Amino acid sequence: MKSGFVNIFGRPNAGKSTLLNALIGEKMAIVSPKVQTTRHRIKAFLNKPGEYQVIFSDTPGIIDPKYKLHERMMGAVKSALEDADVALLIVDANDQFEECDAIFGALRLAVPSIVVLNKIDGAANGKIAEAEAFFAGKPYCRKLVKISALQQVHLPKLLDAILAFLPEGDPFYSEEDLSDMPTKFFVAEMIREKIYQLFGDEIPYHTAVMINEFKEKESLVKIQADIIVQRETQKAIIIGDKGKMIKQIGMSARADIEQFIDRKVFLELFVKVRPKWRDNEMQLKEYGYN
Ligand SMILES: Nc1nc2c(ncn2[C@@H]2O[C@H](COP(=O)(O)OP(=O)(O)OP(=O)(O)O)[C@@H](O)[C@H]2O)c(=O)[nH]1
Ligand SMILES: [Mg+2]
Repeated sequence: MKSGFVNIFGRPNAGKSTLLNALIGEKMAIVSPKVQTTRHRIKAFLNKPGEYQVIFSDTPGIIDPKYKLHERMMGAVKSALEDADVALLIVDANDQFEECDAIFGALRLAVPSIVVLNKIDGAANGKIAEAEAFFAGKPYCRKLVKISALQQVHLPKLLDAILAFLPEGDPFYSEEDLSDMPTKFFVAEMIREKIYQLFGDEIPYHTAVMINEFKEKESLVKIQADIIVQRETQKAIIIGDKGKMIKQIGMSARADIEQFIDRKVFLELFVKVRPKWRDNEMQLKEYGYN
């Protein structure tokens, strides 16, 4: 059977996480219209017993690091570069192709790479043909596949292209599992996603989420999480007038978490101020950015 690591790279907002979710058919990675949504390498497995196990990894969008948090994010990209059997290089059809090319070239990939032209549903006139001509001659481009991750167009074609490059081997992970990440990780991510969806500007970039308690009781699961921000003013915004905003975060996160773990959830959220946590080694570690 075919088995191996297929790692997803690209600029922020290219649709990497949307693609991972569409390929797996489950919401594994959080998604938002804002850049730098993903901060970890997120592994998810696609199993067809006896035929293949594809271990996909979503990674943070590639950027120049400004904080230690960004360095950790780019560390996640580097780890995914090291064990890839196949690389998917995601390009937003409306992005600047030169900038994508500069990044893909700098990755110095030694494994077969598929350029995945995403968001073809919203591509400006001529952009698709332009992308095909532009990437065709690039040394890293073994194949170009055009898709819409959002509308799930041409995904079987992409999977066929991936399988053609994937080595033969035994599965690395149990065929029952979807991921090697703990439930607590996904829970923290679902809370973080609501912050990306509810708040404009800079707030999401100053925020981390930490799960302090995850207790399975008879009738429900009790979860207590801290939302970490850098300043008191941000704490006030997250809480909102009479607690309106934090209530909204809690309600929509709880609905997602209940669906994910298939249990009733009691979710308690606190907001804590930790100045400059994004540059603090100990705090980064505490919040799961190793
Ligand atoms: N129109 C359209 N939008 C898409 C498509 N795929 C993703 N998007 C949108 O693009 C935005 C970014 O998607 P993400 O999946 O979070 O992008 P990402 O590459 O993981 O971004 P980072 O984690 O920030 O690097 C979201 O608003 C998605 O809904 C697509 O095929 N078509
Ligand atoms: Mg992402």
